[in-house]
Amino acid sequence: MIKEYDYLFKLVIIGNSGVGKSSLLLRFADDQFSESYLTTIGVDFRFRTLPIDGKNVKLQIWDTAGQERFRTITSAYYKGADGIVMVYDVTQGQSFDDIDKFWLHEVESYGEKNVQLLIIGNKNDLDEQKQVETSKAEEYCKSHNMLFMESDHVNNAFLELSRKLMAKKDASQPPKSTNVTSNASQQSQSRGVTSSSGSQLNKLSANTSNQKKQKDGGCC
Ligand SMILES: Nc1nc2c(ncn2[C@@H]2O[C@H](COP(=O)(O)OP(=O)(O)O)[C@@H](O)[C@H]2O)c(=O)[nH]1
Ligand SMILES: [Mg+2]
Repeated sequence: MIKEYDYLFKLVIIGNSGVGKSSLLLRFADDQFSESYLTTIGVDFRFRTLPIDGKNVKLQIWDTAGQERFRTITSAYYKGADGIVMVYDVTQGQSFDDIDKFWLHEVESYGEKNVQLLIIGNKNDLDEQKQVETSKAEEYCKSHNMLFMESDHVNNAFLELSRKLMAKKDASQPPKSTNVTSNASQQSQSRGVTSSSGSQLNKLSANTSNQKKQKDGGCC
């Protein structure tokens, strides 16, 4: 059997409209998505496989089709996510403030227990217009047990996040040496992660229960 990946993680990207979430994903991901399917349910997802410590880590990264503009992202979007990437624009202080005022509450309401959080400060190339100081964001993330990176280190950000998720996965369920691919796909299905055909997306989008869940804050 061809060993495609050792770990599969679902990540979702959230943050204010216009902060550059879709651009960031486009820059980072490996491949194209199936347009017709995704526009139907309002989710774009892309993949990136990273070799980490001799293992292949496949990231399935979900992006909205603009629902954040109206703050109408459903709980189904967050379901089964191993990690949540919150993006702000370093030139828009409001987009950083809204992480605390709005997005974190969304995560607390809909995110899985134990979900790992990463904050990315995007548009870091616009140095002269910078409104959110790196040290301020760093301090905030540290006090909330979140990973933090600015967008000029986006690969590192996803690498760090992946390492955290690998460690959590190993701690909860040590990987077996045989039949790794089917193992990973079974695990992903039990968490509600889609296969590349997206066969579970409809199930997820149908699930809009707003059950409050207690998040334990992830870890840093
Ligand atoms: N200067 C700069 N502009 C960016 C960057 N990322 C995105 N943008 C611009 O920001 C705007 C919004 O980007 P988009 O990806 O649609 O944001 P979204 O609404 O969060 O998905 C677009 O005009 C992008 O070209 C970046 O890293 N630097
Ligand atoms: Mg977008």
